[in-house]
Amino acid sequence: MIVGKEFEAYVNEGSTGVVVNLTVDDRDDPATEAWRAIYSIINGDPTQSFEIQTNPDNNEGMLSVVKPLDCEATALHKLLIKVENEDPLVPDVGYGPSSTATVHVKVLDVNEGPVFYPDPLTVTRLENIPVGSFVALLNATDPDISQIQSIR
Ligand SMILES: [Ca+2]
Ligand SMILES: [Ca+2]
Repeated sequence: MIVGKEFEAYVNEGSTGVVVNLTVDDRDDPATEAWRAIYSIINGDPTQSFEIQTNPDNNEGMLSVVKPLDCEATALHKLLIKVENEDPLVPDVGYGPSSTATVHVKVLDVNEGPVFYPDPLTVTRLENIPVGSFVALLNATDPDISQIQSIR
């Protein structure tokens, strides 16, 4: 089992998909070979941004991002995963021993485009105004706080 095991995963902000596979290492215990691991997230995901499913081929837990993450909001997620062994041979019990693992998901910063306000900008120009006249003030907010960049 994966008692107390720690995993690390990296995911780009704004994207979804499988970020890490959790291995149940029970090869030295042949009695558990018929068991199917059941994974669940028991802590660290208040916004339900993650999902974990069992890979039926190898009993691995596939942790995936189902809601895009925002690096500027939360750069690191610490998820507590519970693993149970579903034992088909003992229907009255249903589940074998459970254990937990911690997954540290680091959200990687992606250079996002600046957000203009107001958007769209409506500019009313008078006819025949001199070249070089002040036309409009663009108010741009860059969501990337840790990157130096210019607005194109
Ligand atoms: Ca962001
Ligand atoms: Ca960013």
